Amino acid sequence: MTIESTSPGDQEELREYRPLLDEVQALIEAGDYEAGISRLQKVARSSGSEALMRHLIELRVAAFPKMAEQVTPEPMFEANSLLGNAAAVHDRLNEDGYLFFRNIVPADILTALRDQITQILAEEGWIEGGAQRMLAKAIVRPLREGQPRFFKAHDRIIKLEALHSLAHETNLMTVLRQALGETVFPHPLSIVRLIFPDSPELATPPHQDFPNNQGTPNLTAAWIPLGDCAIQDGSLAIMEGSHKYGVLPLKFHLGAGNRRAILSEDVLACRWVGADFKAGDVVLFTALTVHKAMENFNLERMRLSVDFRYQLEGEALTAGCLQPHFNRVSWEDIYRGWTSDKLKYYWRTRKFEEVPWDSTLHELPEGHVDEAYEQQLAYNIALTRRKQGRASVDQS
Ligand SMILES: O=C(O)CCC(=O)C(=O)O
Ligand SMILES: [Fe+2]
Repeated sequence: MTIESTSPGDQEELREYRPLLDEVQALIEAGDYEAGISRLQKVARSSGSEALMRHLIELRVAAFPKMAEQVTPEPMFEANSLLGNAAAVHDRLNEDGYLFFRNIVPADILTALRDQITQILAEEGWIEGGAQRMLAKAIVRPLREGQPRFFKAHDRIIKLEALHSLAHETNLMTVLRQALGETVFPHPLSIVRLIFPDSPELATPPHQDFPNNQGTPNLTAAWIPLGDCAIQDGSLAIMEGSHKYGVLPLKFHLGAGNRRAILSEDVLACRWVGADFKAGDVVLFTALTVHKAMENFNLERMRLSVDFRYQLEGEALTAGCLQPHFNRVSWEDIYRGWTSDKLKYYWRTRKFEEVPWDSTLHELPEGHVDEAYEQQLAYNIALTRRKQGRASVDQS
């Protein structure tokens, strides 16, 4: 992004900001896009200059793919050989902050859940129906958590018995007992991720789960894709050992949860690890472990996955972890169509300490509304250009 590449009117207006723009350009050329954006943003927001604001948005559009390329995960350690030795499993989780296992959940269970979810998504007009339905090929512009059309499908999916019962699957529970201990149980807050293709800007950013869930810092998540999910399809990546550096501050991001962690020098020194997941593979990680979704560069298929959180009896949790995700549908409504009573309100027989939610851990810094507005604008421009670019290639 140079001044010369902008319109003649903007060039005139930008001339007085030349020293600033040169400084920003130098940061970008050194690979520090975040610093460049943050330097330009301070002046753009306070100056009231339209040309400077347009320049900032263009910089964000250009910087995003460059920033995304910066994470190339190294292979996750496959911990299957440790199974059967609970101390070794537990120690490895404590050491690395994650555990990756191949082939834990039976494929037919995942296929059955994927079948039910894609049925709903096809009925709601999100994906192609018919013979290709299980591929989850998106046919609408990406929908995001919070939008009415998103909730229309999600409110149906959250009722699925197969979604909630997957958290209790026998093989998965065997692994979790070894990783955490005999009294381990899942929170009923079962989460399904409906991630659109062609929107790397919306990929879940680096974050820790602790500010969302709170309660015990030993809380451990299981992330499970509903089918094969290669790194290119937006699988989960982990910063190995990043759980050792405490709770990190937050800033706004467009991806799931709308928050990303600001990574300290210690955390930045950790390696990103990832894997091409096969159906049945599971990754566990602690509430302080920094993790992110890789960008879904697949141009057609949605990435469908679930994540559940587990803790030992006697440890602390917050009330939100006992509610359905987004808390829009009551347990009573969720349970209405279920075939079995066994898992209904199962946590009521478990022992735990309920502790208050600390909203300060979840707050966004000042300026987050501007940040949200700018990211949204840049994302819409980037997506529209990608689509137009492909449409003109298709026509030529
Ligand atoms: O699947 C995603 O995009 C996010 C997953 C995540 O952050 C989690 O499981 O805690
Ligand atoms: Fe997370």
